[in-house]
Amino acid sequence: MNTFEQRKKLVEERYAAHIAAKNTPIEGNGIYERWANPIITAESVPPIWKYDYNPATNPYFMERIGVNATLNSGAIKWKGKYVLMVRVEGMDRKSYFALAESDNGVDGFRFTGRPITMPDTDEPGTNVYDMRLTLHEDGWVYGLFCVERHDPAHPEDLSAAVAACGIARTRNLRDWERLPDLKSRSQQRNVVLHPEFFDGRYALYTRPQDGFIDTGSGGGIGWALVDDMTHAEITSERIIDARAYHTIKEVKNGEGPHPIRTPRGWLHLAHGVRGCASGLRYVLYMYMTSLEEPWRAIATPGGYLMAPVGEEYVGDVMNVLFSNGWIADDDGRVFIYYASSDTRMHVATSTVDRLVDYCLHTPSDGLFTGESVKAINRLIDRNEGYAARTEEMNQNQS
Ligand code: BGC
Ligand code: BMA
Repeated sequence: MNTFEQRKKLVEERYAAHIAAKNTPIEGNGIYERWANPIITAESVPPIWKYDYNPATNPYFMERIGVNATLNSGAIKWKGKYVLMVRVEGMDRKSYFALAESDNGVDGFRFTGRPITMPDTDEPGTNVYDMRLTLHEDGWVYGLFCVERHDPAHPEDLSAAVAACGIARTRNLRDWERLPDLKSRSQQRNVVLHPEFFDGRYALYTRPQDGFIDTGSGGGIGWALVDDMTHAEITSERIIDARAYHTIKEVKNGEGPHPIRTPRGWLHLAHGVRGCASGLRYVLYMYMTSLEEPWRAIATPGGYLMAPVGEEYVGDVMNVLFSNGWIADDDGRVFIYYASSDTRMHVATSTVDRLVDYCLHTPSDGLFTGESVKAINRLIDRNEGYAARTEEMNQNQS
């Protein structure tokens, strides 16, 4: 066999083995189970997207268009499949969207078709990323994502950028109608469309920020109503989940995927960021809002739900967990899709009941170390009281 044939065989076998690998859950803290293997990596991208298959033009069967990472994916259950809108990042640092699907949500994820051709607005985006998918009650599937462009106000600074919210909609996940970018006074990243109308209007979770990186005076996750998604404009925004000093979301936070409706309230997944000597640390956390007044928080479990462990720490942007996709199945199971260190995709599973229990019964962050100790003492008091009562009962019975 010549080099071309040998290498092609090797590459295809490696790809097939990667896709066929089975995943297994790892028992954890009772709140969720992480699954052992990443579900999508750069290795999951089909060789036909990377290699020139013509021996005349590629005698060494070398990679022509490499993939750097597969990360921050939107998620939706679609025609019985678990579908992710993956942010695929090439070696040229550009990201684009591509669909990957699995029958069971935990392994066997395969990219389908080709990368998504996302129509541009009049002003092309230099980069697009982090799509949130929402099947809205108006019947469309919306994709809201970040569009990044160089900041025209600072031609001398090659890192000066502007982040805006791009909006597109589809009926089939593959063909997208691009709508005008969200109009907003501030820069916006992490904008998410709520799945239901509120007072006959569309509702957005927003994340106002002063600059491209700095949220500055942007106080946290906002709630804004807009009349028309084909000309979406934020006229007023109220902060529903604020940042605070010495918490996991001191520097910034942002809504993850759209919240899940439960009988007890809307269940939210978000990311929180703090600064430390090694840079920014991104963790995932949860909160709940009222069904009647979705801007009112009714549960704010303190601290993080998930932070990087093991290999999750390592990657392009270290110490980052980020999620913009989850799927709540009809049977109550929840698949949390998250990326680690801007490099690969993982899944953790739980149920709506367990996540609601977690939100309603985890003490809030008391904002002072003394409050943290009090919360532990209250727990021990209850446990000791329970132990004493059980012992008394046992004695009375014997
Ligand atoms: C990157 C994003 C990142 C953002 C802010 C962008 O250029 O592509 O992944 O979130 O900068 O750091
Ligand atoms: C950004 C996010 C993500 C990314 C994270 C860490 O602000 O929007 O795209 O995962 O930073 O780099």
